[in-house]
Amino acid sequence: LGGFTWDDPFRLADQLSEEERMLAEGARSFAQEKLAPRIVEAFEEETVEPAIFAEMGEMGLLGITVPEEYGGLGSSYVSYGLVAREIERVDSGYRSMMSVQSSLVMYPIYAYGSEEQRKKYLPKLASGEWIGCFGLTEPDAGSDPGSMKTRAEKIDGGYRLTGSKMWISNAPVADVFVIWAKSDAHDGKIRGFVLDKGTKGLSAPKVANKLSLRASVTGEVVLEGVEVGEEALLPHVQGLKGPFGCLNRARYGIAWGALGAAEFCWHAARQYGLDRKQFGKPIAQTQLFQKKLADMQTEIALGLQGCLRVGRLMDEAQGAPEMISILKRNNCGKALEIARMARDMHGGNGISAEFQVIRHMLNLETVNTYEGTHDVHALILGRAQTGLQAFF
Ligand code: TGC
Ligand code: FAD
Repeated sequence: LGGFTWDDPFRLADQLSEEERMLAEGARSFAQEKLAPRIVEAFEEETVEPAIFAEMGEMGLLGITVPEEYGGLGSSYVSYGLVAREIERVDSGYRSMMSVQSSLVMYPIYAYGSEEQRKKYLPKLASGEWIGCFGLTEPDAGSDPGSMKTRAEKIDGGYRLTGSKMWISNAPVADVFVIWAKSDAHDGKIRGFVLDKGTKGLSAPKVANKLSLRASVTGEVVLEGVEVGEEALLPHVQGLKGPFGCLNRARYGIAWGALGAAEFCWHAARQYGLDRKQFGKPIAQTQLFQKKLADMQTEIALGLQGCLRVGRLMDEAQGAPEMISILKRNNCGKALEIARMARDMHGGNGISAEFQVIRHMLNLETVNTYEGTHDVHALILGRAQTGLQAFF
């Protein structure tokens, strides 16, 4: 039998290629050296630093799976997941900024866009010079995006967009808006449009008073008769499978990322238990404390193996949306439980910003909700195994 490393029980590191390991190490150094020192204050003050996009771009962390000719890294989905894990080990908000830019803005422009759109947008999004956002959710259409009200009306030479989007990550600082709307010129089917900041009628007010994901800015997107040319339409996709094609990739990254946040909480709880003495001994020397650590270790180790397996399948073009639903649902739910447990294991200190576990806990409430809630993924999986849809 071989050896056992408490913080990498199934030797995930041994299952990675040299390139993947190097990318993960680079992302970890970047996250720990550049992001970790800022996060406590950024969360407290609700400060969003657009400069972080350029810093991530410089490190090659934006559009990891997008081919190099468009400014991406041309790397694998496993690499993308490993990076998400390292960034979210610091904060889910920073991972959100990265994954929206990569999976929800660069991916659709690459996969569904014209060559002109690819050339115009992708290099600047990859470098972080431009910031992107993805508008699918509306005030009255969250879990059910098919009921969206935003409309694209055909006009001479283009389209006029009217409607509003809600809860849109990055929107108040965005230069590029990927907006999904029902198009009357395409039998009312959902189509994607790429809009530039400053277009008349387009605005993105900030959603104030968030108590979760405070280092990532969220906005509304208001479309008051925004007129765009034909070149704004993403030509190569129509229907809900357009936005869902992007969501598959983002949800997969979130499944890795949530476990990064969970690992932070687990390691912090273990260290706290070793340092903190009550009743004359370290609290880590109690059975209940050790059971909690064992539960954390088990869920994280199993979750990471699942991520790696699905990542490898995605790299072979064999991944399925339902596999991603299993991971997104399980890992976000488990990460949230782990963060809550770590908060409890820190006692009173657990509610202090300084110990950081409550920030992860608050963030993971959002992560468990966006990109398909925990229960919506259960319904996707229920449908896949019974053939019966229970959404309505
Ligand atoms: P349904 O009948 O299931 O499907 C309609 C069409 O879409 C296709 N489709 C998919 N295609 C690719 N991948 C998937 N995962 C797909 N899921 C569905 C499907 O094949 C069909 O195509 P076609 O050609 O036959 O028309 O649609 P439904 O209306 O019954 O959907 C139900 C449900 C619940 C599955 C779906 O609407 C859902 O997943 N809701 C959750 C909404 C959601 O995830 N929103 C995310 C918003 S973006 C966000 O949160 C970003 S936060 C990012 C951050 O800050 O990090
Ligand atoms: P609802 O759909 O109203 O759900 C409320 C509750 O009802 C949930 O518990 C849900 O599970 C449950 N429920 C709903 N339908 C059913 C059903 N059929 N059966 C059983 N239970 C059901 N969206 C974007 O488009 N782009 C973004 O960049 C983006 N970023 C976000 C950032 C943040 C900080 C947040 C909070 C959200 C973001 N979202 C974004 C929106 C997010 O995807 C939605 O909040 C999410 O899809 C849930 O929709 P909802 O909030 O309308 O909740």
